[in-house]
Amino acid sequence: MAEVVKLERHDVIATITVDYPPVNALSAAVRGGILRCMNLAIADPKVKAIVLTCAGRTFIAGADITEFGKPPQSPTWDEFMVVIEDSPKPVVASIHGNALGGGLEVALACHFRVATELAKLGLPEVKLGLLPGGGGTQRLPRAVGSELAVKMIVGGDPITAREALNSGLIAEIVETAAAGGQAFARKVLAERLPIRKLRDDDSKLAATKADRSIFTNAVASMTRRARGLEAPFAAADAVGAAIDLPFEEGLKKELEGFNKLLGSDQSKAQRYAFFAERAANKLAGLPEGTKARQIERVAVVGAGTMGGGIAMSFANAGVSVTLIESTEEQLKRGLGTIQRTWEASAARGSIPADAPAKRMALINAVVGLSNVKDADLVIEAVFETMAVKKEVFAQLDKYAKQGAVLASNTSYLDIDEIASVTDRAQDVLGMHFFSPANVMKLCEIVRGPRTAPDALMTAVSVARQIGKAPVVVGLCHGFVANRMYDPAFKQADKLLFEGALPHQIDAVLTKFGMPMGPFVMGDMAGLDIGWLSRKDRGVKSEISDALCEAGRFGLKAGKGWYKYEPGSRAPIPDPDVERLIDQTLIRLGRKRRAISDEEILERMMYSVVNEGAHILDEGIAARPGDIDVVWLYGFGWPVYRGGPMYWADQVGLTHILDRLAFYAKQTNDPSLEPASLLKRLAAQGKLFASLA
Ligand code: 3H9
Repeated sequence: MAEVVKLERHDVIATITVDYPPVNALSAAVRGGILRCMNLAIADPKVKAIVLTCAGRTFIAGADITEFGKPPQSPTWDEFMVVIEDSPKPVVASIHGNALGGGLEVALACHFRVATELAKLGLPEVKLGLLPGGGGTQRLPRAVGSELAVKMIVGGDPITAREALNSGLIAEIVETAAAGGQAFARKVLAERLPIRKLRDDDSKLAATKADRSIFTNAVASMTRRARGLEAPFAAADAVGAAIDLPFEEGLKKELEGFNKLLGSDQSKAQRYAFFAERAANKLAGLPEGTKARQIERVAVVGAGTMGGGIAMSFANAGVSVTLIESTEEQLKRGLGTIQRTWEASAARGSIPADAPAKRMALINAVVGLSNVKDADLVIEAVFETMAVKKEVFAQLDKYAKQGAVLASNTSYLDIDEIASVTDRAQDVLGMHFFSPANVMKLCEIVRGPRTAPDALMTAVSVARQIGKAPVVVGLCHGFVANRMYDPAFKQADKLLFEGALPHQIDAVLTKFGMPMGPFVMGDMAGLDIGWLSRKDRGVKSEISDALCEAGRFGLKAGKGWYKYEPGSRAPIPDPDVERLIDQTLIRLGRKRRAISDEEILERMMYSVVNEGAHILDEGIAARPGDIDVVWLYGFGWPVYRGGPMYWADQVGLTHILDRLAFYAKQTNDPSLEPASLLKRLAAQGKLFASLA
């Protein structure tokens, strides 16, 4: 096996370079290699200072997650960290790319840190349901103080090299990692800078020791959105130990917390989700050698809510985009919305104050479809009817250059029928973004029967480039996301007719961990559109219809399934709605029955799983993990439950099968009949995971 860590000496400076692609994860081999090189450098009398750096695209991006759950291999983290920190010769970590998790922890054991301008430094373990287990919760607060440490450890987001410099986490910004690190090491020697061991230096904790509210306030603010998650709270406790206990005792507390989380169901689910997201980027069954097309220019057609949000996603990622509308007025309206959205984010402090202007400058807004002529990728986001889509694609076929990928943002329509109006069906596919497109990470890449493999790969690669989570899906009504949500909505509606109340159903889903239930969601979207469309189609949904006839159109009307105080978005259960439901059911001759929370959860979520099984069986999704990614990023499925297919495996497929069969009979609802894949897997004692 090639050496993953090498040691070089240039006069008095020894450089240890980790070379373990793709991300220099701290596997046992890397730990062993660093330890060996450290010992050699310490023993070499010619060496006066040591630089630890990495080859390839990044510094160490963390512990090797694939080793978790397996028997521990030597050297242990302790052995190896101690050798670095106790080195009698100064050790400089020189960082480029990402120093994450165990990577930053190693850097914290070094005596000095420098980083390149674009480097990111962070302890993202909570995102894997863990806490930093390599001393990060004890050394980071000693490096930057408790407030920023809580922000980084409990929140899990990395900071930039500039922020790291301002907070004292790094000593300098350097141009290139290896040379910059070596130059800094020479400076340490020339200026005789004292070796700084963070474990022995409590100076940055003095303020918090005097006033613990600095810590508790930071924890309160960072855990506000951590509903249902275990790791952020355990991570906060570990940082608390850094303030309250001597270093060695704090370290013990940290390790206890880390080991507890490592074995937890939540962390297992979160680690599963991490790999599922990455697996979804890998397209199975494409001809060998398929390469993504070169994309330099992107155009978005339509500056409405979706088109504007998609254009913002490109600009957010620093990619310029042409935004096309059919009239000046629509363009102006669309641009106004975009600008206001960014300004509101800047006012909240979630983006820098100069970001709105910089990002607006990346949007080239024009009128007329002929402006697609230079684009390598065109994303259409116009009104969702087949006729309008076909009209636009016929025009795109006329104006777009040969080889351009033509994507539709349709959420339901047949992409192949849309392609049929062009002479280049091989270039046509779906890129289905979720609303608000500038925020939501999911992008369903819809493959038509004639879509070329390289066009597909291009869409996946572009989506990744702008920070989305792309998932390739096959062609069917509603693709994966909307097709799967539909049965849950239908069960919610049926449950109303049987006696459940909107706030009871919503509460069951939020308790499960979903961001909101279907009725709050309906109020936010507005109930009148569905009502008008039902009227057009001559379809009835008596309870929703009665609600709209009473002028209860949702949040915008101040009342819908809930009531709202003026200016507030907080839903309040309304006795009037219960009365209205009662009256409607009496009118229909139906009796209300008491419905348990368990029945609500099972009927809604097991029908989601059941539809997922149909989707897998039909080959609409390639892997159960792809479906899980759709739910994690399209609907905010709680990450600590992995995704519906992963969750189903944990609950047990036989149990789900039995319950579905029971409810199908009890409620006389054929849509609850178990899918044949579910039956097959349960009969064989297998899991969805066996299909991955
Ligand atoms: C930790 O450190 C615990 C410690 O506190 C102490 C314990 C005692 N391990 O994301 P990409 C693979 S917990 C193993 O597509 P990018 C990934 O699966 C860890 N493998 O690239 C993929 O494989 P493949 C804390 C890893 O450029 C490939 O690398 N650290 C690891 O878009 C490329 O990944 C983190 O949580 C890993 N740690 O993004 C950081 N990381 O090609 C996790 C990646 O076979 N990593 N892989 O699909 C990331 O956030 C991103 O990968 C990173 C690069 C930003 C680094």
